[in-house]
Amino acid sequence: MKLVHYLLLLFCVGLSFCKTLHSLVQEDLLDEKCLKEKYTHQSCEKVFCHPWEKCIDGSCICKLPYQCPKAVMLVCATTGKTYNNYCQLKSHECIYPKTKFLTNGTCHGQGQFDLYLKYGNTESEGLVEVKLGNATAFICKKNWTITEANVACFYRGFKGGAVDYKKTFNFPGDVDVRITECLEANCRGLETTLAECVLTKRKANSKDLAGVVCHTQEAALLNDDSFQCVNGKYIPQEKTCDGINDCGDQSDELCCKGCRSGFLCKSGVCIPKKYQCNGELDCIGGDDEMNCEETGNSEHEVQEQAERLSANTDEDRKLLKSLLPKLSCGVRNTTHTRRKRIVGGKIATQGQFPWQVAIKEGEKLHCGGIYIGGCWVLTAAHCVRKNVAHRYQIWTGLLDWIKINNGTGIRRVNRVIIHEQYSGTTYQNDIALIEMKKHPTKTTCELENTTPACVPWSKYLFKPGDKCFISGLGQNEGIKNIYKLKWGEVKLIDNCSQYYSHRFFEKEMECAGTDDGSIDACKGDSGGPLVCMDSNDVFYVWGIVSWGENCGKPEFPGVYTKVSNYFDWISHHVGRSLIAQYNV
Ligand code: 4AZ
Repeated sequence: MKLVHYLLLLFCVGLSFCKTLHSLVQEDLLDEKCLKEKYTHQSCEKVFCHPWEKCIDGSCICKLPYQCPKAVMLVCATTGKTYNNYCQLKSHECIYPKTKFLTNGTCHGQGQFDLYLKYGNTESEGLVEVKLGNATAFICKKNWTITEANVACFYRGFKGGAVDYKKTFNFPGDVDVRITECLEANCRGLETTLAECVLTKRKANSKDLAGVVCHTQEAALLNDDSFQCVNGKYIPQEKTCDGINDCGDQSDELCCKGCRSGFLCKSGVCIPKKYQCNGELDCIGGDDEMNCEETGNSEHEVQEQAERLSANTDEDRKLLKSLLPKLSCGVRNTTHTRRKRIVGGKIATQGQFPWQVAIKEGEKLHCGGIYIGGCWVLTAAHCVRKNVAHRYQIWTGLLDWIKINNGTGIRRVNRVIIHEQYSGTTYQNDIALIEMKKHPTKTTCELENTTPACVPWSKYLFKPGDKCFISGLGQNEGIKNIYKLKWGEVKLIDNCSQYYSHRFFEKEMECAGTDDGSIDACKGDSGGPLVCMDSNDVFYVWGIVSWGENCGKPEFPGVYTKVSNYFDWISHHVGRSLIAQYNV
């Protein structure tokens, strides 16, 4: 919060005329444009899917059990069926919601899990009692937060989760109960049963028990200051962007410009502070696991004194996540140090931009391209024509096209796929795929000295101001006889319509450059890469050199095809498994 706002707020305490100001400052944290997209915990442009889900067209959907890792870490479901691991059980639940986690290990007639709300005035509230095996116990108030309360309400079928977790409920006078113990619950928040949370037995009396009010249409508390969750629930404005999933569908944490508490992912998501440096990626850009000090897991060493009754499914989930197949892309292995400065960029060394390819048509070096894996090269639609595929050659590992270097590979072209909505007049959808021919003696297209760049699945991976790189064999303005692969650092530019009014299409295009315009793509660089590096030093092809007014003029930055907008189009043609990084 800006200091001036803070001071005004101090003045404002108790004064109603300041209420508007108060809510203005509050709203400042939310990104209105993003809220229109109605993102939830199922939106893989914002968050990772669970290991038992895959990301299709921006949504996490159920995987089939066989698509889970094969690891054997037996778990038992409420249906009495044993599964090889938690992922397989959860993917089953994802399709048949009646199948729920019961315990770790094989099933052997443990009895059931159930959850009741007791002594409330309605069905949707009360003390939380669970049945575990043959015993029943109440849940403790200690560490009972909205996170756990949401899980209890989901289980009872309230899709909006909980609205209150602090309300107290008393035993009716005619009920004679002596409470000596309760179960402390610790959840992550998106479990579907308290059996999936860590349950620990604690000493207690009847004042120590947790209560909950679940969300119903009638329970909806609405005032002008409320935030409407995607699931329809209303929560106080000040509970948005605090890292805590109050909505139950996470929609209060996914469109944030800052966080009241918790950690702000570059993608605009607030996550709990404790998820930072916990060894698991939570932010899609990996920024929550960056700059972490190497520490022993001191937290885990704190031995639980009390009796833990349930499995730690969160550990299982993390382990399974680490067992999912990973794509190899966007990683370069250079040891170079040479950085010769020349006008508008530096000369690249072998392996520095291993996804860069050159497209030759006849004898002419025609355009650049980006290798994305398999037999596939991404380029600009304006670079290629469909019916002359036989005339193109793809050159890989090329650093100098006058003095051809060692390690250069040449492939012929099988076919060219141009985006169906490409417009040669507006340069909208300036994107094309080139399928290379396989090496005559090989069954794959593997190319030496070539590594694919990763294809971004979300427009939130990078944002204006981020530093990225362009590379190409195109010509320098002025200096004509340079035919070497060059590169330069540029930053992503916001609000590019100010430079190209009516010609810039936000959804499909991206601008990048430097303040003085000194680094820019130019003639011959078209079709080549604009790559950005995430927190784990993985490179993504964020843009394809498309067009621009002149070269190297700060008032006219280079315009690039925004590749993240075409993830589905690309995966439709090349196959999802080639480019889908997570949860294939
Ligand atoms: C071109 O003619 C071209 N400065 C490519 C990029 C830019 C301008 C022209 C951007 O291929």
